[in-house]
Amino acid sequence: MATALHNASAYDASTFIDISEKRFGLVVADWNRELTDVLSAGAYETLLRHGAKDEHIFRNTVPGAFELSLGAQLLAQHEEIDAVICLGVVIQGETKHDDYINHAVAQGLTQVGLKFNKPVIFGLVTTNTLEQAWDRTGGKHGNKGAEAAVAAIQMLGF
Ligand code: RBF
Repeated sequence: MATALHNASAYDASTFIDISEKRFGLVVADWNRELTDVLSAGAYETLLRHGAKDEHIFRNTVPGAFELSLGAQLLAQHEEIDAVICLGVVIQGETKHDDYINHAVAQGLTQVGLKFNKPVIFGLVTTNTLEQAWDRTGGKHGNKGAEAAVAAIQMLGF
């Protein structure tokens, strides 16, 4: 669904479970760091606002989006981690690198979630332009990092 048609702020936080004892892994790609820092801050702030404890959020960086899958796995394998939120920005260039990276990450994160039976959230912003990326990292289409954190909380209540 297009971001423009999705009202991400429409979630009902009253349905959220108590996450004060839940432990979250955050995996953040260093590539496009100015943007991924904003995604990370959005996710962090959302988790705290809904009751997570600062000391229960484990943030790790990986070089680029392609490494999100392994980063997720290294965190998800720990029994005490309840959910992993993966954040990155891939912007289309002149070649098809974005296609390869995006598909690899989608498949990789799916596999990790199914293997460890816990939420592994796809917070990868994939856009055609830098402007579209900013629109989704605190701009007119919200902050996809914050939305990824909401998805993690929702899945923990599943
Ligand atoms: N990583 C990102 O997170 N976002 C990008 O937009 C991105 N573009 C890349 C473009 C090219 C041509 C290459 C070779 C890598 C790119 N990467 C990007 C890095 C990639 O995710 C990974 O870190 C490296 O390929 C090392 O495995």
